[in-house]
Amino acid sequence: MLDESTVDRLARTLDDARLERRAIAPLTNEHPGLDLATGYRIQARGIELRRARGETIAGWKMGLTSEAKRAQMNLHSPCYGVLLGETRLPDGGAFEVGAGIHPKIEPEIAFRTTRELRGDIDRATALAAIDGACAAMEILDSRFRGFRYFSLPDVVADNSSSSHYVLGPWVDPQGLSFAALELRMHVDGELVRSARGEAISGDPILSIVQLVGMLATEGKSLPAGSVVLAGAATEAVPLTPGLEVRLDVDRLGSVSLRAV
Ligand code: OOG
Ligand code: MG
Repeated sequence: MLDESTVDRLARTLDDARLERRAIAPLTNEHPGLDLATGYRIQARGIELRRARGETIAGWKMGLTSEAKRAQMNLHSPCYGVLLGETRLPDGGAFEVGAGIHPKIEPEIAFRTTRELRGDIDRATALAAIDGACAAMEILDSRFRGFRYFSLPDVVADNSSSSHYVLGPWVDPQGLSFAALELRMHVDGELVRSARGEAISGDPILSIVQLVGMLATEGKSLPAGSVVLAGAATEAVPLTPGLEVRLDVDRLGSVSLRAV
C-alpha cells in the first residue's frame, strides 16, 4: 500500500503524460509492489484532478471482459475505468490521432442506466435497470510506452487506458439477446473485426453485473443515468490519420468515426 502523497504524485505523473502526449514507464518499475487496490486509488485521484478542472463523470467502462482482449494485452482479469463526458465524440465525427500517444479503437456495446445499482445484483436486475443500448466504439490510449506487457495495476491506475468513446443512437434494450448480436467493425469499408456479443463477459449485460460488484467492494454504487461500456468484443485496431471506422451491430445499428 502506498501513502496518499505517493498516490497523488503517481496520479499527477499520469495526468501530465496524458496532457503532454508523452509515454512514460510503467508505475510498477518504480513501485514493483503496486497492487490492484492502489491502482484504483491512483485512478480515483486522477479522476479527482480532472473533475477539479471541470470535467464530469458520464459513466464507467469495463475492460478486458473478452478473451480476445485479455490475450491481446496478456492480462487476465476484467477492470474498470471512469468515462468523462468531455471525452465523448459525436457519432460520425472526427478523432485527431495526434491528440493521443498511440490510440487504438475497439468495438463495444454501451448501456444506459435509469436507476441506481448497488451490491450483488443478478442479470435480470441489471437488464431491468437499463433503458438504452447502442453500438459503441472506444478509443483507448495508454500513457505507458509500447502499450503492451504492463501489469493490471498499471492499466487500472491509467484509468484502464480510457481516451475517448463514441455512441450510436440509443435503442430500447428490452427483448434483445445481447449475447447473440453480431458486431462487425469496418475500416475504410473493409471488415476487420467481428464477434458475437457473447464474446463480452459471456453476455454484455453481465459486464454491468461485474462492474456493480467491483464498485461495491469499494462501498460505491453505479448511479442512475450512467453510460456503461461493456468492454471490447475483439482486439483493438491502431488508429492512423485518414481511417474511416464503422461498427455495425445487429438490431442496434451503426456508429462511425473518422481518424484525422
Ligand atoms: C485496457 C482496457 C481494455 C476493453 O474494452 O477491453 C478495454 C487496455 O486494453 O489497454 O477497454
Ligand atoms: Mg474498451
